Amino acid sequence: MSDDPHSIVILTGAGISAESGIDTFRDAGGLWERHRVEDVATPEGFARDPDLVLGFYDMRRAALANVEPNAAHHALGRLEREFPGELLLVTQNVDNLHERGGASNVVHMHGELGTALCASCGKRSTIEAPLSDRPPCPACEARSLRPDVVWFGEMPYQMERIYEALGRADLFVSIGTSGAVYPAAGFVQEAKAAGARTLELNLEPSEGSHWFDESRNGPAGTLVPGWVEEVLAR
Ligand code: BJW
Repeated sequence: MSDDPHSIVILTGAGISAESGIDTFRDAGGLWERHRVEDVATPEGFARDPDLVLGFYDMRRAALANVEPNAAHHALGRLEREFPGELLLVTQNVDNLHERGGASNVVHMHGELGTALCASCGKRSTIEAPLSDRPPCPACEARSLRPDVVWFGEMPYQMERIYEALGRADLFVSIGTSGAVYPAAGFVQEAKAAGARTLELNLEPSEGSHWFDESRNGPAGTLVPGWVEEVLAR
């Protein structure tokens, strides 16, 4: 691995939260086996059947109350506190387990379960009641709140900041993601082109495994604390 990284970008996906009991999307038994992606994760699906989509996200938000961050989230929280260089933690996850595991500076490129986006005024707000109950927007009072998540065909958040960090990184680490969804799946190539070493920590080789300089396979709850120890011991 990179001898002495100064600037690290970490990308996480659903696999990092799997050991906390949150379903992934594409694994056997994952969310996309039980819900049609076109129905619940596209703007067109939301326009067709808003109740179905609001209910899907209300259910996932409620489930967050019953799970805890695992050893991988805690290890990344520790890395953020103790790594002396530059670190950007980017997650595709809409859960809040990185923050609950001690990380305070997390880019949620696919949004967050805990916030709503008002389709009328564009303001974001903390969700206080199930969105299926159609609560009013705290800013404009319109009953047009939608989940603040990025669906297929929509632009992920903070892309400029992410690409800038990838361009400066000397180490890129991808954790628990299938590499099936762009633009996140292309970050490894972006980082490589900028000269970074690339490491994958995933249960099994992902779709983009061949892009990585090194791939370690196993559960994130074991692999991530081990890797963080290595980085902090340098
Ligand atoms: C473990 C583990 C353990 C399990 N330990 N590991 C054709 C070609 C290229 C691109 C496109 C194309 N056609 C359309 C596109 C674009 C499209 C896209 O990528 N489609 C693909 C299907 C091909 N992308 C978009 O539309 C995006 N927007 C966009 O591109 O805008 C234009 C743009 C242009 C230029 C620059 C920038 C932008 C938007 C994508 C939005 C994705 N939204 C979702 C839903 C969000 C809200 C929600 O959570 O409901 O995001 S879909 C879903 O997939 C969710 C996830 O964040 C995302 C990625 O999933 P993830 O995290 O990788 O989970 P899994 O389940 O796939 O994988 C889990 C992995 O963990 C597995 O590998 C397991 O092995 C592993 N694992 N247990 C370690 N214990």
